[in-house]
Amino acid sequence: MSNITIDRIELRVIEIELISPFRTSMGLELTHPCIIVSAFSNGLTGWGECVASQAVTAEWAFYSYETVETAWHILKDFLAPALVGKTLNSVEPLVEIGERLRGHPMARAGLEAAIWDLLAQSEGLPLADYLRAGQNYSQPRRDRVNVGVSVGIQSSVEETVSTVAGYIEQGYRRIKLKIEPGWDVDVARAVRREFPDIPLMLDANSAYSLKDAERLKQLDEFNLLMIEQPLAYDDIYEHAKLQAQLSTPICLDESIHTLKHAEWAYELEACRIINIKPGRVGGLYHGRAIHDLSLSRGKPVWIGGMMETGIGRAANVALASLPGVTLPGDISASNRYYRKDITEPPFVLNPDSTVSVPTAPGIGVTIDQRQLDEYTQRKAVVSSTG
Ligand code: OSB
Ligand code: MG
Repeated sequence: MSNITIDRIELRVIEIELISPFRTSMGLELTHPCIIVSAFSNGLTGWGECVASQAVTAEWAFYSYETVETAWHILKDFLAPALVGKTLNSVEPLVEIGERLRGHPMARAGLEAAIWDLLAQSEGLPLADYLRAGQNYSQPRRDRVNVGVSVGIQSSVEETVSTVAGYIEQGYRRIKLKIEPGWDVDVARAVRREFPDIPLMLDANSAYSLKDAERLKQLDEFNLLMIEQPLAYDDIYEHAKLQAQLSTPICLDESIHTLKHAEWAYELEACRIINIKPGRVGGLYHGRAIHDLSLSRGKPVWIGGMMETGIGRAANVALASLPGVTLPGDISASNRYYRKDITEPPFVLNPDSTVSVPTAPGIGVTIDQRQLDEYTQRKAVVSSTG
């Protein structure tokens, strides 16, 4: 394992307009704001994306407590200064630094991703291979990962059916519909009637309470792959009570921040599936650990998405190549999100509803520096020379 010394870390706030507005039970997103982290070491540059959110319209709620501003503070004032000048041959020292924060998983994940990219490049390995190194998985690595598309709340049921039809036309097999109270049974019934055989799932983003159990039970008749995060963002216990009443598998997203949470959720039977997002769990290291636990327990997992640019998407694709990721991810092609992304080449959908795993070292995509500069709103540099 080669050593890398971190000379300098650059942070940028960027914002990219989405091709289509994305409405969920939390509100409406018109753009994807994020922090792009670049870490420099001896001529190499590693790239990571921090997916903390930001209110962009008056009507909002947050997916998590982290915002671009909190993550900027944590990265610029704590994590980056703690790392510059350090020499490492794995992400573990950074994981330990991150633990001291007691939270702020998205900020940690953004910096950790840049270091994973650097380390994989210095080993000459694609990130997908570097993530497997020393893990003793018996299955060979996937070179394509199964993906689906996450469909926001539309203005009518008919519009939803035609939006879904458009995505199926493009080759997406698994469809996820965002739901909220009043936008659930009817839309699920209509889409299921039109597409009787597609893998179909719903995501409530914590919009329900246990009192809605009777309503949620009505969804059992639609042969759903799963229902994602019906109850509170910080709950595990009540999801167990709900799962006992539903035949549809519950998948937890917002509630799972640590390996312990995953253990507790499985032990309580609060869910049968976990959506792993590197940002939510504090990075690829912990994401892989939740994957490993799930693999050993025979629990299926999949990789979620936060509308990432090509930088975050490439890392998600690498994570999705691990053997326990047996369900399609929210990792759609670049053209589902942006007119012009900041990486090349774009991720494209293969005819079998997969995305190919990059084969170049590190995250395996190149940065379009001009495009990145165009989207940049703010920049900071943390270097060892001060
Ligand atoms: O709950 O999975 C979610 C996007 C932003 C915040 C939360 C979620 C999502 C998605 C989009 O569902 C997934 C994607 O990136 O395609
Ligand atoms: Mg979700």
